[in-house]
Amino acid sequence: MTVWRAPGRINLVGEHTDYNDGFVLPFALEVGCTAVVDTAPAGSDGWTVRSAQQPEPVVVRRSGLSSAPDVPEWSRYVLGALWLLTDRGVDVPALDIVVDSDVPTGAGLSSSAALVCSVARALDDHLDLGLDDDALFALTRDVENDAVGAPTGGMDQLVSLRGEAGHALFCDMRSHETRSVPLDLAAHGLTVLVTDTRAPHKHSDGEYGARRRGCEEAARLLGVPALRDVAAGDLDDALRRLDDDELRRYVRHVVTEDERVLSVVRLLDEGRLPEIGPALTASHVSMRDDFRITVPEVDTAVDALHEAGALGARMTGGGFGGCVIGLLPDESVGAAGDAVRAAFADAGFGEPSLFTAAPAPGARAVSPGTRGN
Ligand code: GAF
Repeated sequence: MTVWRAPGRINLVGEHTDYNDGFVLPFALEVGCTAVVDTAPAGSDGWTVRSAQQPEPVVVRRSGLSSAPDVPEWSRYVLGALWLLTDRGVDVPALDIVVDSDVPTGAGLSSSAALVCSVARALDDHLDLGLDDDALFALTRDVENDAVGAPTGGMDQLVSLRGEAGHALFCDMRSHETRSVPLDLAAHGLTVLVTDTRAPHKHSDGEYGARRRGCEEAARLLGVPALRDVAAGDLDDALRRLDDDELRRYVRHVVTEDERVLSVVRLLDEGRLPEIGPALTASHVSMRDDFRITVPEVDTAVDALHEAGALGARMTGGGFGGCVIGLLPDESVGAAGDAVRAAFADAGFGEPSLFTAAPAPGARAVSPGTRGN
């Protein structure tokens, strides 16, 4: 019986560009989820899902998505793959599935992608489905979009499946072609310090969907398939053609964010990692002022990191809370952490959680008992 493990992620740069067919540059984390799929004991005819983080198992009859029962949301990320495979004509037998995750939930580190991707890899292996990279990605994205109903853009699943240690993953979210780009922090004496602000994710689901609908509406008004198709050189013209100030701000964020991803990829390809800081910071300013998805806690962390010597800092993930990353010289990490904690205390925010992160491998088979690397 094989244990499969898939990681959470941090997005280095490229936020809310994935569902605009644009570019993203995430990396996989060491924290992740393990999944084991086994044939159910003789006599049981359903699907049983157990999570080490949940008090009760979920047991359902075998069925397709059209008759998906009312089950706890966490289990939809697991059962969703079974429902979709059944809808696609796979005769999925009775199974026992066990998952165990060490990705913090609600922190914007893609605990859901880690769960979906570990289960999909384990199912592919156990049922001998022979899914290739593209089919695995499509299945995991469809679970989140169709079985869970979250209108997300696919970046999280792509990097959880394909991430590589020591590298960020440059993803073209139109073609879903990916390329590993070196992100050797240690060689440059740099650290990515992560602040989990623990800010409550108020309205994040509704606001995410509203941003996505706004971007799609702007693309329709501009007569392009997606905002990816607005060239940076045509941005001013595109902005002049839109009456709605909110849509103009969305377009400016997405078009400039795609450019920032491309500029960071160029610098990393040339071995100029210490120079990416300004693009990270510009990304944060764009999310704060144009896309308007930051909250006071993340802005406070970003400001404190800069004052403590960060080369660049930004919120990472979907927004409205979650985590902030700071790119710091190794020797500034301790003081930067103290600065963030002090700024939170001064502002009356709850205590943040701080940890460092480096690029780890994507989904893979691991030895039984593995948690972390
Ligand atoms: C969330 C979504 F799941 C991703 O698809 C992406 O849109 C991200 O927010 C914002 O860049 O993580």
